[in-house]
Formats: sequence, structure tokens, C-alpha cells
Amino acid sequence: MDCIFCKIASKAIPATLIYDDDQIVAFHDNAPQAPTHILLVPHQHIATINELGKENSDLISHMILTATQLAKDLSLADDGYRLVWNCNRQGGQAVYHIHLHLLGGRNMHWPPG
Ligand code: DGP
Repeated sequence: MDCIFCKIASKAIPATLIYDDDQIVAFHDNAPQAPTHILLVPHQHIATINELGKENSDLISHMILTATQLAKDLSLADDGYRLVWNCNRQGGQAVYHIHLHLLGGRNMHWPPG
């Protein structure tokens, strides 16, 4: 197993998890791009969102709903926040294990960089 997010999700390496259940974990990004920058990561290794199929619908729904709940819990919901999936090289993906970015605490720019 040579995937950093598999290792974090399986607790093979220590990380401060802010959410943890049988499907996903969430933890703070180690290179934060906003005052709040959380990653939601499934236990299941899926390299990119291109590999997702209908069989993953419950997982993806759970990731989004957990992100929105965390945003509410962290008082980001009223001012707003951003959820981001990066895919492959031009999409800016660096870690090839799918993850949902939750970014908040500042004004976001559009178009994104
Ligand atoms: P992406 O570019 O969408 O693949 O984002 C990967 C993010 O993962 C990037 O913002 C930095 C973060 N990251 C990479 N390795 C680690 C790690 O070992 N721990 C934590 N907390 N974050 C990591």
C-alpha cells in the first residue's frame, strides 16, 4: 500500500481526524489554501473521480453531505464555502486517491486559478 491517503484512512500513519466513519475520514489539509481547508477521503482506494460509477453513488453522496455538515458545524455555511474535486493533471490533482476539498473562511475567486 503506497498511497498516503490509504495510510491516513486506515490509520497506518497518525493523523488528526476530524471525522471518521466506516466509509470516510476527514482531516485538515497540510498545505491549506484557506483558513479552513479540510479533505474528505474514502477508505476505498479510487484513483480519480473518472473511475466513479453508479455503484459509488452512496459514497459520493455521503462525502458531500458530510462536507456540508462539517461546514455547518464550523460556522462556514452562512458566509459560504467551496467544495472542490480535482481530477488528473490539468485539474490539479496531486494525490491519486479521490478526495473532496472543503475550503472556507475567505472570499473565493472565480474563475478559480
Ligand atoms: P489535490 O491537488 O486535489 O490532489 O490535493 C491534495 C491535497 O492533499 C493537497 O492540498 C495537500 C494534501 N496532502 C497531501 N499529502 C498530505 C498528507 O500527508 N497529509 C495531509 N493532511 N494533507 C496532505
